[in-house]
Amino acid sequence: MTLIRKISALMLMAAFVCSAVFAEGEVKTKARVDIEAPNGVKLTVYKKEVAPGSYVSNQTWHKDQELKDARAFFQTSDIADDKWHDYKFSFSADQDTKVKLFFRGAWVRDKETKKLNELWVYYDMIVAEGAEIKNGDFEEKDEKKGTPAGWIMSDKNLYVVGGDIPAASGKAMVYTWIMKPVAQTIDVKAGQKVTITMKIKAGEVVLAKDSTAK
Ligand SMILES: [Ca+2]
Repeated sequence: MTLIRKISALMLMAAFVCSAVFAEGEVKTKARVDIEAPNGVKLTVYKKEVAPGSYVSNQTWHKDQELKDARAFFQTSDIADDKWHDYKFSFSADQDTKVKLFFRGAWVRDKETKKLNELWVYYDMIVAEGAEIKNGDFEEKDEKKGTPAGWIMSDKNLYVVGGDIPAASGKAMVYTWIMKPVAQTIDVKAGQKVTITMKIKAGEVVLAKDSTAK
C-alpha cells in the first residue's frame, strides 16, 4: 500500500468514526448574536476575548465585501446544562453609526430534512460597556405593546414574565431561536470598543425532523 493510500484509508476511518459519534450525540442548543451596521461601516471584532468554545467573527459568507465588513456575529459553544451562563463579546466600528444587535439561537440545519433545527435559548441581563443597551434586564414593560421597553420583538410571545423557569434577574427575560430574534439598535461611536455581556440559558431543542410546524 502506498503512503497516499494509507493516509486516504486512515482519513476514511476517521470520517466514519466522527460521523458515527456525531449521529449518536444529542443536539445541544447554542446561542448566537448578529451584529449589523449599515453598509460602508467596517466592524472590528475581538476574537481572542471570548470564552473558550465561543467565537466572534465578521460574516465571511457574504459575497459582497461591504456586507462582510458591516456584519459580524457571536456564537456560543453547546450549552449542555440548564444553568445561567455568562458570555461576552466585543466589537468596534470605524465611524459613528447605529448597530443593530439580534439576540437569537444558532443556525443549525437538521441533517435529514435540511431544515433549521429550533435551538431555543433564554437571554437576560444584557449590558453594554462603551455604548448603551436599554432595559437589558427586560424588567420594564411597554404596557401598550405588551413587550419589553426598548426592544424589537419578532414575536411578543418571546417575552417571558413570571414563568416557572426563574429569570437571571427579576421576573422577566426573553426566549428566542434563530428565526425569532429579539433585537435592539444601539449608538456606537467611531473607534469605541463596545463590550456586550449577557446571561444565557439553554431552552428547548426541536429537531426539524420532529417538528410538527409547517
Ligand atoms: Ca430580568
